[in-house]
Amino acid sequence: MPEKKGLWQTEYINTDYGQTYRLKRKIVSEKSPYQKIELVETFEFGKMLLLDGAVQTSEKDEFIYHEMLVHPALLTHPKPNRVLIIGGGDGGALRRVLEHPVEEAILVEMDQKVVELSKVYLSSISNYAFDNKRATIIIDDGFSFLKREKKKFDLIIVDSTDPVGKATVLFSKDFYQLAFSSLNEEGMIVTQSGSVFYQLDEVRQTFFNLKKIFPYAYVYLASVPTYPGSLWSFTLGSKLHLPPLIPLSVKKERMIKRKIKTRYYNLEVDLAAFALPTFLKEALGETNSS
Ligand code: AG3
Repeated sequence: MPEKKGLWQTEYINTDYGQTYRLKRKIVSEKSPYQKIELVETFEFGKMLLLDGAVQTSEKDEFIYHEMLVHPALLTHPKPNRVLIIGGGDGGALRRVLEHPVEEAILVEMDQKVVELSKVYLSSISNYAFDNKRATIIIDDGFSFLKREKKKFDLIIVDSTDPVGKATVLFSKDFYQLAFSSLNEEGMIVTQSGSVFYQLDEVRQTFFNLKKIFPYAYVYLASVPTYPGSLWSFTLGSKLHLPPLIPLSVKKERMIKRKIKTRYYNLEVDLAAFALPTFLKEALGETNSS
């Protein structure tokens, strides 16, 4: 066992478990009107953004989360033109959305400071997506924005903090109802929905809430090393299309046509992501596991 020395940063998911990183340096630590924002540089994961002590993204593994948040839904849609991202102030999801031939991507982030700091310190994650002509950045609360917005979307992506605390409204039935009426008839919503080990109740609640509003709802998974417990859930609601049932050849054709380059996502991963372990199927009330 190597000896523990130097400066460390720990995320505590509850009173009994944490994930810890040795730091090269602390870059920023400040309070915005909404939350504590920290930027650190770790030895293992490069630069990392934390909000209220929870790791949001890191240079080394951001591609896993962002590709899996964006591509399964966007490759399911035959012609996505207008996409809304709620949260995602680091720009990693925006960058992946803009790889598709969308006409407009609107990012609504509540905390201006997160966007400002990400532009300065995390440009390797956003890859300058904020400057793209097809991108619009709005500083607002996602719920109020959607209430006001009249024009419909093809996809709504919720790239929020955990489904606990101040973000819970974005996982509510009321929010999904509003999202449903803000989507075109082929529309979809996809949300990060937390850790299947440490937030299983929240994953279930998200899935059940979505299922009450959307005709089709799916949970799918990816392993994100910097998120507590690694195994991370995404929940997708759809009006018409069934993402895991779109033939891989169709998704492949779209990937080639749209020139989507990935490091984690591929068609086999897409297929496998919708296969759920038995404990999760049972928690979601789908007990037909073999
Ligand atoms: N959004 C999801 C982060 C959840 C991580 N949770 C945690 N560490 N407890 C991240 C925003 C990235 N664009």
